[in-house]
Amino acid sequence: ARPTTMLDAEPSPLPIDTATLALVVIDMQRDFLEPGGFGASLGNDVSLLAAAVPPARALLAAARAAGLLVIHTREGHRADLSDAPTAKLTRGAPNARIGDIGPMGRILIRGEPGHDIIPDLQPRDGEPVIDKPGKGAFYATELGAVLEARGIDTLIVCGVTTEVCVHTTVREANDRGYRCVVVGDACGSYIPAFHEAGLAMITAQGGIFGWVSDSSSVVAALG
Ligand code: C5J
Repeated sequence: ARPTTMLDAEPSPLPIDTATLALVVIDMQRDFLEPGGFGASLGNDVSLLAAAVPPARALLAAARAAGLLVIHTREGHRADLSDAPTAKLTRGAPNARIGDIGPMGRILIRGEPGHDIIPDLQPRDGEPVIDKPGKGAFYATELGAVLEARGIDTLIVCGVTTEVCVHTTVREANDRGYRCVVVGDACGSYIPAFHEAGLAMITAQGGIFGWVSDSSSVVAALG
């Protein structure tokens, strides 16, 4: 048997093995965290996401030091919008739509400055970056193949937003058989009540689709 460490989590501690563990950092992009991007175009106060950055940085450092597979995701679309469903493009009444030009380039378009990951959490060479057109990181991406090739069975998940892309990804992963640990303080939402509810939904009913932990516990377990 390989050595395992116990990770403090809710609703119960769980054994982890760094060889089969990956850190997945969801959508920590300028378009969500900085003014003038997609999040702001929907009327959100993007400063609410800033608190998640230092814990996510700590997680990244610990995961890299422990030799974990580190995966980054980015939500966004092809320049011609051919991978963006009309239902997504026309939804709501934003002050700027996906593909419109904003202060960080075209909103939510791959290759534009706003689509990039924030400077504090930039991927390192060799870390897979998964570009996803949807909210979940498995839909229409190579994430499943990347995890399978490395024999990963457990995901440590952080990023934004808790109740949208983090949740959708965790639900997708859970149905594919992965154990998911959401790191609460390294996630964020424009709607704090949804952040709290999003975490509570995961641990309810004995952990119906995952576990919730915090960055200090993960760093301690990886140390
Ligand atoms: C949203 C995301 N909230 N990354 N995307 O539209 O959570």
